Amino acid sequence: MSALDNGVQQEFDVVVVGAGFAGMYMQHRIQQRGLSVRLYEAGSGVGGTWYWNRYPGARVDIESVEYSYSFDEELQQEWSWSERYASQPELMKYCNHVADRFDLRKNMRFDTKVVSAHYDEKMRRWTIKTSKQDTVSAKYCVLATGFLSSGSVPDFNGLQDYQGNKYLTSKWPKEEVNFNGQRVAVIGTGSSAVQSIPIIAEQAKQLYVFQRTPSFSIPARNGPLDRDYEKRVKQNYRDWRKQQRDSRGGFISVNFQAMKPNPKSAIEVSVEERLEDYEMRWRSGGLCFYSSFADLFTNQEANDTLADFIREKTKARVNDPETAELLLPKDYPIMGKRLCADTNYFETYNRDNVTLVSIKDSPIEKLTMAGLQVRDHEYKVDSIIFATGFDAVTGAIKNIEICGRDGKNLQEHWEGAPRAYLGLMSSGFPNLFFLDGPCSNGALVSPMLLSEYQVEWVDKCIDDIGMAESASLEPSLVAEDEWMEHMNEVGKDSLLHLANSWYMGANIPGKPRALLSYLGGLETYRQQCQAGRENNYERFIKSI
Ligand code: NA7
Repeated sequence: MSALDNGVQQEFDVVVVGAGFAGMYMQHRIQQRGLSVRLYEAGSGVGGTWYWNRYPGARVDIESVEYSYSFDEELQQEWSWSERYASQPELMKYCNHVADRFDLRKNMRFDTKVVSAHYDEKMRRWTIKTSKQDTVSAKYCVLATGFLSSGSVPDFNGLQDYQGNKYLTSKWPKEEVNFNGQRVAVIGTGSSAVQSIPIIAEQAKQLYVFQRTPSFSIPARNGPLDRDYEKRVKQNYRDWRKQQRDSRGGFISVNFQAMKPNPKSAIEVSVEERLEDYEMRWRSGGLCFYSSFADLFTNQEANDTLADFIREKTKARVNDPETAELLLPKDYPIMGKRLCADTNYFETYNRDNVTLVSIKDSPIEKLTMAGLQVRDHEYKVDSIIFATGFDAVTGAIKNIEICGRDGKNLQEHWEGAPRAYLGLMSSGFPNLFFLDGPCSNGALVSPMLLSEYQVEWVDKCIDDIGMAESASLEPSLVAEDEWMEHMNEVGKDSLLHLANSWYMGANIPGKPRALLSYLGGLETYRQQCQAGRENNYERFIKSI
């Protein structure tokens, strides 16, 4: 039923935007409270970013036993992952299972984008309009729009001239795409490209990879999930999750020593000790280097030791020395851009049908009717795959016209850089919450644990503030200013500043360069959120 089916404007206690992991859990908590809730989702089903990113090889790069909900003991006991890192289809099965198990679909509306949200100060409610011309009103609005959900295609010259097939990894078609016998171009070498290139190379007659900046990538060492490991995890799941929440990044693998954070400095230990740590993590695979030596993120000399180690390992994976050299990242610190976890990525360049085209010094000049022009060469291709990333963290929020108190526009409030107290609420926008949003640590800790924590925080706010006509909550401008100061202070020595990554908004032309996430670690962030509402929400402007 649409909101206007009866010709009557519908009213809800809460409207949630986005049916990814965060939005689904938010809706579940609201349903449990017996409040009325409506969730809008642009896709035709649940899953959020996983719904759209169905490109070949798409899979999560965090272990699935960790990248799954922890809020319900029965759910985590009954679900069984087939691989160490779940593939996109398996993640979709899981999301659908959760939607059914907690009876979420009844309050969801698919294929519907929220286009605007305006706060009515007199009524103290949000008026929300959708792409289906529905207008609904809600006491609270929760944006669970995801930090990697607004796909980006650069404005290449001639983009419309190209007559072949175009695919965007972040909006992959539902129908199976087969590149058998085709000449294919992939633009980009970030995580999505790194995952899809080995599979596309097996199908294509010829694959050209257009690389502007090489990525650091570690073999994921994916495989069937070890059943003994699963048993051990499940025996201690509750305990283990608690340890995760109390940790810096939210990762505490029980199986892999490699996930244990190393508190030492990479340059103060002996060369032998350092190499032993790196080799152990290399053997384990995946993103465990994030928990290697403590100063890797802040000390260039320390960071260089790991970058050199990974570059040497990478060289050994590529037969042709010239190609290997082009594939080695040299211009930014390792982990300055998000690490990739791959299966046969670099080895794929050893195939006869794969050509690496470095566009570092001469960008793609234009798209032609038949392909791409770089320098004086036209690469004629049947399909172009844009693996060109996301307008990350803020993109999906900014796509909605949001006006708060006194008609204050969120885009204007965020001009220069996004501002949000605890990454959860912005001053001047009462009863509006962001999940996994800017100024929280969404991009740098386990997103599942962070969003679960944030959902519970928001749920408690809604319970505390209530549904009275007068009820409203927003952070004071002072609290927001102080949070931004704290966030910038905590992040000022980070090597993230030295890379042109989506962490810094630097991958989108014209986007202001700013650190978009809080680097304080999950345990610190949780303490800050706890403290944030102490003394009866003294850091907020509150009315009940
Ligand atoms: P990423 O990691 O942002 O990668 C995008 C890639 O596209 C990257 O290699 C970019 O090169 C490249 N790109 C972007 N614009 C251009 C232009 N104009 N010309 C050539 N190449 C371009 O996005 P992904 O989807 O791969 O991964 C995003 C996250 O998803 C990832 O971090 C994981 O968390 C999961 P650049 O580096 O900007 O030179």
